[in-house]
Amino acid sequence: DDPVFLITGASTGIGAATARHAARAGYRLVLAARSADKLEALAAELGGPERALAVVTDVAEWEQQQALVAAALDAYGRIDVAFANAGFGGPRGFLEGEPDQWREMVLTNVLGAAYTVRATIPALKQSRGHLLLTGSVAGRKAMPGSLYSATKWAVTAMSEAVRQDLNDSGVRTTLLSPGAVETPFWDNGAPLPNPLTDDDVAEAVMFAVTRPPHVDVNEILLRPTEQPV
Ligand code: NJP
Repeated sequence: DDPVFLITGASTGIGAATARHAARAGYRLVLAARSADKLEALAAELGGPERALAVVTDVAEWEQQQALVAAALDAYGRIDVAFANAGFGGPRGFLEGEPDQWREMVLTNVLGAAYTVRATIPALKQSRGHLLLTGSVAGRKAMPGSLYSATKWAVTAMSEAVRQDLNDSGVRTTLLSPGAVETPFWDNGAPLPNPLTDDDVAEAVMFAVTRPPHVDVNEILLRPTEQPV
């Protein structure tokens, strides 16, 4: 049985690019996001139900994350890699945007990632698998961006907390901390000149998951060369 790679935020950007790279590396895919049409198109592109399963999921809902993992195990019987990647940014100052959007951001970026961790850990322990979380350079340095930077600091802390929890279980943990990446994330703003591509980030993910079992790549921080902070 080929190994199984579960990705949240798989409908576009970093998640979709990682799905394509993982499929080429021989993984079966479990794709989660809210956009059914995009997920189903990607699942079909990656080989249909034998190779890729689309599971419409709002990561902010615990029951939906439990259902996602149940669907993955039902279809493929195992999870070898779980990538908690779903997230979004927002207006770039504390006096911009609406506090309601902050609520959605915390629910998605922080609680959504925590739910993915919690839901997938039992299966990852069984497979001695690999957990990855998408943080940000903004989760390493405080940056303008309303509450976004704070949500990513939370993901940074979560990844190390989980790493210590899983230390004796054989599960590896990687925090991916990208700088500016050209994806739909920037629909309401402009990335820097010469940003990273989603393929650049997907290649970093695949580097981490293809190390030998005794090598645990705990963090990858990658910026576009010209990113100042
Ligand atoms: O952006 P985008 P990225 N439940 O918008 C999904 C971080 N990051 O690939 O639900 C489930 O293409 C959404 O799907 P949908 C960033 O914070 C980025 O750049 O269908 N899924 C889509 O698949 C994020 O954590 C940059 O709308 C939900 C995906 O999330 C990660 O990279 C820099 C959801 C977002 O894909 C991927 O973002 C950086 C929900 N409630 C960190 N809400 C950058 N691009 O520059 C959203 O440091 N999604």
